[in-house]
Amino acid sequence: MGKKVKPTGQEDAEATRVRLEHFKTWLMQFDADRDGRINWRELREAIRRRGARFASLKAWFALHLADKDGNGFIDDEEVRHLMDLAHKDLAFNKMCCYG
Ligand SMILES: [Ca+2]
Repeated sequence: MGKKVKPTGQEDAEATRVRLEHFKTWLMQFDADRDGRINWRELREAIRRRGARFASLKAWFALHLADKDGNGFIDDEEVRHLMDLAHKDLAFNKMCCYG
């Protein structure tokens, strides 16, 4: 049928890296205690700010999935997991900062 407009596969890694940097920058606005990690409260605030419903529940869910070492925080390494989740489940797909 119609033509497919597809970006070249090459830019994927770079695009992902840039997206991650933007996501981190945005997320760290909510790092209220400035410890460089995102806890549940901070994540809930971030989700609320996106206008998502059930922010408390989503924050809990996302934290448990993204927090790979189980310390209760999203640290620098784990932000990428959170970003993946955010796109899928947390109504972050209309992120202001990606535009
Ligand atoms: Ca924090």
